[in-house]
Amino acid sequence: MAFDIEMIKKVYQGIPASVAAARKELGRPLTLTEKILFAHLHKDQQLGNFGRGQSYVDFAPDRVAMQDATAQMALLQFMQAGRPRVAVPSTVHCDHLITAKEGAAIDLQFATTESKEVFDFLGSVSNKYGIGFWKPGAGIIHQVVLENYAFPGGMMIGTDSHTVNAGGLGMIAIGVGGADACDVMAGLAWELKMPKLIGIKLTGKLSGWTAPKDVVLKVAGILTVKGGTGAVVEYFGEGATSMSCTGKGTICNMGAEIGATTSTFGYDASMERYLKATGRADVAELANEIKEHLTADPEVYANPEKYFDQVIEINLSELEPHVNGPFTPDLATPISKLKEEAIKNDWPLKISVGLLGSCTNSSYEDISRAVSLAKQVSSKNLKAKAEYLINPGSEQIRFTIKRDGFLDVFDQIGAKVFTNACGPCIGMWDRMGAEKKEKNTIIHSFNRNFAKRADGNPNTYAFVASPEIVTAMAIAGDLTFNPLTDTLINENGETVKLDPPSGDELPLNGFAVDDPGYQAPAADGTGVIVAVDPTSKRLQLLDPFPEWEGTDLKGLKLLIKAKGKCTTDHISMAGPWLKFRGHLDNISNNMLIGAVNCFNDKTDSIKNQLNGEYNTVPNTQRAYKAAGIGTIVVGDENYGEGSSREHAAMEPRHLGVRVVLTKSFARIHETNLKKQGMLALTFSDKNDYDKIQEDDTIDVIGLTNFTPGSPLKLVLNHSNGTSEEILANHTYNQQQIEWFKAGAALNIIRKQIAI
Ligand code: MIC
Ligand code: SF4
Repeated sequence: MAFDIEMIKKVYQGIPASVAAARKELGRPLTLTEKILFAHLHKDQQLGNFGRGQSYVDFAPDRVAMQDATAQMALLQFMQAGRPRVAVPSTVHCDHLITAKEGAAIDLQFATTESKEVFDFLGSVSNKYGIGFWKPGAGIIHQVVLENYAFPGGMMIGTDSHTVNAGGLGMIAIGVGGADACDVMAGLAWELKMPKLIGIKLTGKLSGWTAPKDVVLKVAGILTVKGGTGAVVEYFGEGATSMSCTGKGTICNMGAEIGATTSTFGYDASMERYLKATGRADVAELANEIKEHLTADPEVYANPEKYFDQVIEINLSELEPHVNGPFTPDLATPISKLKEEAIKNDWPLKISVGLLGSCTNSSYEDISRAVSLAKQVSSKNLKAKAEYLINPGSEQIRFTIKRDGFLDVFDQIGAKVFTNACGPCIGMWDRMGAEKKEKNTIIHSFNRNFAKRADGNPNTYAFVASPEIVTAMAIAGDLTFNPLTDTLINENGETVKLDPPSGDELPLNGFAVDDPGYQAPAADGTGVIVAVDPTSKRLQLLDPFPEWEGTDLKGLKLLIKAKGKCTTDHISMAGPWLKFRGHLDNISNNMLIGAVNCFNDKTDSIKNQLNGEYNTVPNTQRAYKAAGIGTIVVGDENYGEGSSREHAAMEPRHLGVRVVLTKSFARIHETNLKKQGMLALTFSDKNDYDKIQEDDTIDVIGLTNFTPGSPLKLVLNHSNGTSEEILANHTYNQQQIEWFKAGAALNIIRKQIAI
C-alpha cells in the first residue's frame, strides 16, 4: 500500500469539482498544469483568472520533501516556527553527504561516522515533528520520492531544484528554498507567481540509441539555461505516452536546467504500470477513476498554440542522441557533430571517467540499457578504456539490479559501485589526483556540469549524456566516438561495432528490497528532545535576522561585481562545504568564492574599500560587517541559477550584505533572497551594469515608500566624487515587502505564533 493513501484519496475527491470550477472561471479547456494548480489553491485563495507571469497565487501543496543538505536549514527554521508537528506529509532523505571514494560499503560506513551528528539531528527532528526519515544509503531523494510518494495530479514542493523529477509521475513538483518548505510544513499557504505555460509536443517514437535524456538535452539546447524561467513545461503527444514513466522523470528532472518552474506529463498507461510495479496499485486505481482530470482537456493537445504561451515540437523518430557541455548543460551537440565540435574547441578527447547515476538517470530501465552495452565488452572481447562509476538511485534499485545480475556485469568491466546517493554529482567525489587540476574529460548521466562541480577541478570538462551514451563512450574512452556509426578495435585486433542498447522498462520479476532504509516518525513526538551542541562545528541554532531599520539604505559599499555565470555553486559551493550546511556562520566562509570579480577576472579576490587591499570575499565582507557597513553584490544574467540552496541567500544576509542587484535572477534564488529579508533588485536598464565601479558607495532610495510595481532609485557615488542615479526594478508584492520589513519571512510566522 502507498504511503499517505488517505491524503491522496482526499486530493482525488476534490479534483473533479475544482477542475470544473476553474474551467468555468476561465471559460475554456484547461491544460494539465492548470488543472493541478487550480485543484491546489489554498482555501483562502479566491478562484480567478490569474495573469500568467503576473499574479501571485496562494497554493496548498500536498507534501514536502527535503534532502539532508538543505533539510538542516529548513528544519532549523521549522523549529523556530513553534509548531508541534508538520501540517502535511513530509520526508527527509539522507543522500547528499556521502563521499564516493572506495565503494558503497566503506563509504557509507565512513559517512555515517563523519556526519553522525547531522544524521542524528535530522533523524530526531523528523521523529519529533512527524516526518518520514530515509536513512543514509536509502537512496537519492527524487528516486525515492518517485518510487514511494509521487502521484498523478498531486502537488508537492521540495528543498531541492530537482524535485521537479516527480513530474514524470504526473505531478506538479517544485523546487524551493527551506523557508518555503518551512511555511508549508507549518500549515501556511505557499505562494507562486502563476507560471507561463510551455507545451512540448513529442511526435514519433524513441528507438535505437536515443533515450528520454536526449529529449531534454535537445530542449536545453533550444531553450538554454534561462528559457524556462517562470514557466511550467507540459509534455504531450504520442511520443510522450510511448515513453516509460521513469524516462518522463528524467525529462522533468532536467527541466531544472532550463530554469523551468517544473515540468509534467499527463497520466497514462506507463504511469499506471510504474505505480503497480512500485507497490501502489491502490493509487493507480484511484487515478484511473478520475483519469480525464489527470491530463489536459483534449482540445488543448489538439490545438496547443491556443493554450500555451510557447509550443515546441520534437519528433522522437528523428531525434539524435546528444552530448551537452562542457561547463553548462545547455551547450547541446548531437552525437554526429561531436567529433567536429570537440576538435574545433580543443576539448580533451580522451575520456577518463564515465559516471552512471544521479537522480536524473538511475532507474531500472536506465541501468538495464547500460548493462546491455556493458555486456558487449566481454562478448565482443573489448576492454573498457575509461573508468566506470555507478551510483544507484535507491536501495530498491540496487537490490533489484544485483538480483538480476547487472552488478556482476558491471563488475566484469571493472566498474565501481558507490552508495545509493548523489556522490560525484554534488562534488562528493574523492577523485584521486583531482588536486593536480589537470585538463581532462568525463562524461556522466547527471543533469548539471558547472565548472568544478563533480571533482573540484576547474579543468575537468564534464559532459552530460544518456546512460547509454555514457556507457558506450566509457567503453571507447574517446569523445570523438560515435557509437551509431563508428567501430572499435577489440583485444584480438578485430573491428567490432556496438549493438544498440536494449533493456526492460521495469524488472520482469518485480522490484525487491530487503531493508529500504525508512524510519517512521513517533506517533507522538512531544517527548523527543532535539539536542544541538553549542560548540558544534556542523550545527548552529539560528538567531532571527534583524528587522529593517526603517530608513533608506545609504553608504553601501560595493562588495563584488560578479561577471558572467554566477550559479548557486559559485555563491555557495557544495562538495567539501556541504558539511557546514547546518552551521550558518561556518558555511558563510564560502560566500561567493566562486564568483568572478569583474574588475580583475579573478575568483575570491576583491578590493576592500576600507584599506584598498585585495582579500577573499568572505574576509572582506566580515571586515565590512565588523565596521558596521552594509554592502551590495552586483550580478549578471540569471544570477543564482542552479540549485535551491538557501545558503546562497542566508550567507550574504548573515554577513551583512543588504542588496543583490543583477541583470536577472533565477526563480528559486530570487525567492530565497526575499524570504531572508534581502533586497533582490534588477537593473531597469541592463546597460547600467557597466556603470558600477569598483570603489562605488551606493544608496538605495525609496524604501520608506517601498511599493509593488514601482522601481527604487539607486545613487552610485563614484570615488572621483561624481555620482549617477539609476533605477532598479523589483518583483516584491505587498506580502514580500512585509518580509523585507520584518527582516525575514520567518520573523512574521514567529510573531503570528507568539500571538
Ligand atoms: C544540486 O543538485 O545542486 C543540489 C545539491 O541537489 C541542490 C540542492 C543543494 O544545494 O543542496 C539543488 O539542486 O537544489
Ligand atoms: Fe543529488 Fe545530483 Fe540529483 Fe542534486 S542533481 S539531488 S546532487 S543526484
